[in-house]
Amino acid sequence: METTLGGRRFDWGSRVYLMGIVNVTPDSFSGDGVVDPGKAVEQGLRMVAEGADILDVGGESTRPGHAPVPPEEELRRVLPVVARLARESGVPVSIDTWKLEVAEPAVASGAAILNDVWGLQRAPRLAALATRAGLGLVLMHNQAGTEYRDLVADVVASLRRSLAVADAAGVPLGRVIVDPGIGFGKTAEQNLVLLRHQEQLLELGRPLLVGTSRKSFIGKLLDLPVDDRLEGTAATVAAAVLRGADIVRVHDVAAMKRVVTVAEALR
Ligand code: HH2
Repeated sequence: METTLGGRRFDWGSRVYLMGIVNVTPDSFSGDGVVDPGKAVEQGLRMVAEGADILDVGGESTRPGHAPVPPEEELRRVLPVVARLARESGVPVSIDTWKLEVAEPAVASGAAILNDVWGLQRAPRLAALATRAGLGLVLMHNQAGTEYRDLVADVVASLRRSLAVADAAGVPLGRVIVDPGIGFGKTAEQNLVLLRHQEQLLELGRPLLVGTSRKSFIGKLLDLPVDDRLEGTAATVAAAVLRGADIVRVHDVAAMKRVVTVAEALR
């Protein structure tokens, strides 16, 4: 199974790819957000030098209780960063937004992948944009609240609905990536259960992205703040790789590239 995204070939199954997180926000939970576009670009370019295969640019923190950002402000933050990284980084840039009014200009500025943390369930029209512009599309599971009948089955079913929306809008499924949405509409324990049963998501037949980097379930296990979760993140990344992840979304690219390389050799 292979896909070309933003001019780069991804040969799924041949190796695990790293998505580097570039937050252009003052309030990202991970504490690494920057508002200066020059600094954000620098951070992205460094991540590519360290082994990132995709750069994920976001202008709105999605952490619980975050301050909502109007689309104009989100655009003001992300557009210059997307434009420069698309030109200079040599890897595809993804735009982390679920808003069409942010995604459209970001794509015009060079983003090649839409990373939708609502899996087309808030803004289904993102699918038409993906079709029209020949984009990659990340469909993440998300929901309000943490009620499930059967956690893993419900997440798989919801992702199936997201895939159906993409398919109906003409997005070639070869360009679609699925993601369980670790930390979104899930308790700490639910995140762990989902990661333990990650293989069940492979049933969807799509490449799998897993984003655990520095998240609060790790902090809870270790009783450590967000800037002290490197080893905890490494454990989750190794487990995700061994259980079949195709892409890991991380802040600490240099360290996680090493973790991925060793974990890959073990699978
Ligand atoms: N997690 C966050 C944001 N976007 N996208 C995908 N596809 N998967 C994820 O797990 C995911 C995501 C986390 O939230 P945020 O508050 O933006 O923090 P950060 O970007 O520092 O991870």
